[in-house]
Amino acid sequence: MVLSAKDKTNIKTAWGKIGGHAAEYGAEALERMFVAYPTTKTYFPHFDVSHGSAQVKGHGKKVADALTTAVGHLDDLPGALSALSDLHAHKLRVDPVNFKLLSHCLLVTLANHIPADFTPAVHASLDKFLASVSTVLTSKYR
Ligand code: HNI
Repeated sequence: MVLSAKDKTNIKTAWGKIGGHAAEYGAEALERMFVAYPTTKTYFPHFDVSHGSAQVKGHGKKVADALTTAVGHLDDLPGALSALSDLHAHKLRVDPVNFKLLSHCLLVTLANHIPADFTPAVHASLDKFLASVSTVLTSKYR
């Protein structure tokens, strides 16, 4: 998956529109994932996944911060996400299909909050971005 120069601009611009809401949107995406795809909850048996849960809010911030880091390193996602890649592959062992589910929920969340900016072209670029991040986070599974 190669991000074009236009993709990179679209991704940075769209992420910029989120402003101070990144943690909140991360939590919303997680809640959508848990509700729409209940099997994803099996990875979080130690979490309270109910609406408004402090754990989901806290985890939403972690995921959003990681994505902010990724947006800042679009030319070196493997380097920027190396530690997270080790964690997901060696310790968490999340089945890669789940990354498509979370990515979808992130897109739905963004479409909901920044509708004017969520053009088809921006949608496509964000989809490529999330697929690239997911590829990195699932690249060390052996
Ligand atoms: Ni993920 C922990 C980022 C996809 C299950 N995950 C993290 C952390 C970050 C993170 C950041 C915290 C690391 C730390 O504490 O050092 N995860 C991301 C990103 C994506 C992603 C950016 C994809 C865009 N993770 C997924 C998916 C699942 C998942 C798809 C499973 C459905 N992640 C976890 C679990 C943890 C986790 C489980 C540990 C949570 C905890 O606190 O116990």
